[in-house]
Order: sequence, then C-alpha cells, then structure tokens
Amino acid sequence: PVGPTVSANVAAHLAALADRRGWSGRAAFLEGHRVWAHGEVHDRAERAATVLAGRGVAAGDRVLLALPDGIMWVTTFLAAARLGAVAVLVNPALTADDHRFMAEDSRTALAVSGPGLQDHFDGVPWLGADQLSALTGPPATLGSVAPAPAAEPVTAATPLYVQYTSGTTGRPKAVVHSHGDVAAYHDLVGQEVLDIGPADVSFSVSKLFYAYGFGNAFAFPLFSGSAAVLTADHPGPALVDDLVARHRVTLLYSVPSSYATLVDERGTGHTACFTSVRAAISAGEGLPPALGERVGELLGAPVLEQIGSTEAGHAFCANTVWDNVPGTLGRPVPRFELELRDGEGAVVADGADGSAEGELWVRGPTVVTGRPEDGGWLATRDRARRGRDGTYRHLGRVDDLEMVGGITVSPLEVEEVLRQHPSVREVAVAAVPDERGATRLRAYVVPAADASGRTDGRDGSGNPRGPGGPAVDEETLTADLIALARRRLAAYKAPRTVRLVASLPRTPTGKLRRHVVRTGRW
Ligand code: 3SK
Repeated sequence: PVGPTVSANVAAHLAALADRRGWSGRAAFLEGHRVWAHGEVHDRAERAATVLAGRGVAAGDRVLLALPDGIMWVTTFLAAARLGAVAVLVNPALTADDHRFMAEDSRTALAVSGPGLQDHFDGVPWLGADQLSALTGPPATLGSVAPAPAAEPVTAATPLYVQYTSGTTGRPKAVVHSHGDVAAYHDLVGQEVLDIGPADVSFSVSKLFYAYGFGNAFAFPLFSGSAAVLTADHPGPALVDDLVARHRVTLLYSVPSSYATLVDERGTGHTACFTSVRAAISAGEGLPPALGERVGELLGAPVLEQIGSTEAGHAFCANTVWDNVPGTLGRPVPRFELELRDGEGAVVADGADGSAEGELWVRGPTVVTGRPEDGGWLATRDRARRGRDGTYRHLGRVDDLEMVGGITVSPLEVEEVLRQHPSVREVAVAAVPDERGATRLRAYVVPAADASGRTDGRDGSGNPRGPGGPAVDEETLTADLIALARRRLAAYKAPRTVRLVASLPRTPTGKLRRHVVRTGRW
C-alpha cells in the first residue's frame, strides 16, 4: 500500500498535469463570454485554498458548496481538495429545510453559497460566494494574499466529495467518493467510452453537483485538457441551441426528458447549429428507441446511451464511440462487472436463447456500496436484459411494475406504445383506483409542442395555444391513445383513462418519480 502523497491529491495532480502537458493557456471553461484557461483555473483555486485555510478549513473538514455552475464552483471544489477537505456538493435550488438537513448530516465545517442562501445555513460557519470571488481574483486586484498552502498529501482512497442521491422517495442519502475516483471516471468513461481529447468541448445539461454532470463537465475536461461550457441557467432548448452553436460543442450530455423537449421544439431536421456535435450522450433513465432515433437525426451524430449512478460515481455500462448499439445501454465499462440477479439475490443464468433478465448489480473501482457484506456489489434497483451479444437493455426500475386486476404490467411497455402517437411528448402510466376502488391504468400525457398538427402556434380549433398549457382536445387524444394501445397491446395493458398535464414529476436528474405519478398529484 502506498502512503499519502501530494501527487495523489487531485487538485495538485491536475495543476501539475496542466503545466506538464502545456495546457495552461488552453480553454478549460467557457462561461458566458468569459474563457477560463486551465492555468487560470488552477491559480484561482490556489488562491481560494488560501481563503478557505484562513477560515480554518483543514484536512478532513466538510465544505458544503451550494453554488450554481460556474468558475466559483470549480475553484472552490479544487481549493477544498487541495486542503484535503471534503466538498459536499448540493443543489443550490433546494429548500432551506433540505440544506439544513445536508449541512447537519454531513457535519459541515463551512458552507459556501450565494448571499441569498445565507439564511439556509443558520448556525453553520458561512462564506459568501461573492466575497470568495473577490478574494480569488488576480493578485493585482487582490493586493496581499498569502501564498497558497501546500497541497495536503492523500491516498487514492482519501474522501474527496460527498453527493446526495436524489432518490425517488425519502430523505437523500450521502455517498462519499475519493480522490482516486475522479481520475478513474476520466480513464474509464472519458477515455475508454468517449475518447475525449484536448480538442473537445463538452456541454452537460446535468449540473456539476450531480454525478453525471460532475464527470462530464469537471473531471473529463480537467483531466483531458479540453473545455466545458458552464451555465448557471436552466438549459432549455433555446439555450442548448445557442451554447452548442456558439462554443462549437462536440460532446452533448443530456437526459431523455430534455432530449424529448429539444426534438419536439426543434423538429428532426439536422439544423446548422449542431454540426460540431460528434456524440450525444444520454443517461439518467431509459432512452425510448424512437426518441433516440429522432435525437440522432436532429443532431446528425450518434446517440450513446449509458447508465450510471451516484454510488458508482459515473457510468458503469455504456455505448462507446467505437461500439454503439442503439436501443441498448451498451456493454459494461472497462473494470466494471455486471450481474443480473433475481429477487432473492441469486445470479440469473442465461436462458436457451442466450439472454438473461433480472436486477442489475454492479461491482467496480469507483462503486460505493456501504454494505461490506455484499462483497463490493451494489444493487442498482434497475432491471435489465442482457442479450446474447452481451449488450444490456433497460427494463425500468425494480419497483416500476404496476398491478392491475391482479396482473403485473410494465408501465414502460405501455408508455413506449403511447409515445409513438405524434401528439405525445412525454407520457407516464400508473395504476389508479377507479370509482369502485378497482385498479385501472391511467396515462398522464404531456402533449407535443404542436399537438394539433398545426405549425402556426394555434391549436386544432385555430385558437392560440395557452402558455405552457396543453392546447389539444383531451377527448380526441384520449380516444386515439386508448385505440392505439388496444391495437398494439393485450387488452388489459391499455389505459382506461388519459389525463393531459403540463409536466411530469421528475427528480432533478430527470428520473420519473413513479410514486408521485401514482398519487396523481404534483
Ligand atoms: O443516472 C445515470 O444514469 C448516470 C449516468 C452517468 C453518470 C452518472 C449517473 C447518475
């Protein structure tokens, strides 16, 4: 075993790497009209480390970051890492109650946020992002900042950051990843899956505090000498178009619900603003095959579906730029092992046709299980089928199945059929009790931008569409969808009712909250 070294400290390692590889002057982060070079990022991070040390932050302390995506996020993270402290990455848009829970649960020593969130951290030592920003500016504006503290020696296993699993229900759970994990995301996913190099420009719809966004927009660019576009704003279709075109994005990382909005609002013609994209990555939940095709047509680039989790740190099963099987999650990422297990935890053997189906379990270099008795294996709660070619298909979450009249129905199967209707942008199916208390399937539908088939911004009757509100005839669409389901599925799988809604309840990472869909109230 190797003892603690400065070179294992990710902040020290990345600064030395940028220097050694000559990346100091190359763009690392593109934020609005500002370009931050790799060298500048590490210089600022060293100054931020001085400020944090001045506030008493030391090795092992928890520093909570409730910051929007931007240079402050990156430099504060690197500053905490340099000191051997552990960054607690939280969504700045959470409520005061959520923030208090996370600060307490993580035993936060210092919380860093915008001034508007100061009251979320009552009783916790707090540093305003604006103050930190002023203090980490170039030395000329700064005057007298003491030299940066030496980087703390660590091992690859030393805790580096905490993320909270968004979960689909209950209180979030803390997951701790180490200094060594970040390099592994880059080597195993950035390199082996995406072949990232210095010429790449990444844009991740998923924010930096999520596992997906952290790998995409922090680890990959800093380890590969490439650049990432950062924005504090919500990346709706207009912003995605604008950022991709303006910064010549080569790798677009998004989630199915966001891709659905993009193709819905932009059509499927390959528009000029996407010509720089060499791959579009999809994660967060299963990508319906028809949607994947439409995304590929719009972007004129391969769509690479993958699956990962906060506990795994990043993707553990993925399609790669060399081996893409659309409609599947691809194959295990190098050094990750996957098993399909039954409800008792026994490994499912391949059937006569060479395929197997069960709950997906994963073991690998960055997987955090919290259960030593599982021997490093993590139950993902995702169901999958492995085909004879070794690729995996997502079958939904373990607790996704609905019970109708004593028969189990996969809502995903029904949703896949309903989604083929041109007036459907998003759909979720759940079993709800009818007036007699019997359970029946109901489809909740977000109508497509122009569900009337008109292109003049008016609904089927010629009336203007309301802002965000569905301007489609509910009765006609209900009849159409039920008829479609009856034609394609066994009768008991057809929904009895359809409700039009403006949005579906999702976690911040885009996963459908099925337990909320089942309540019918959001
Ligand atoms: O949610 C996912 O599928 C995912 C994929 C890649 C990296 C991280 C995550 C959470």
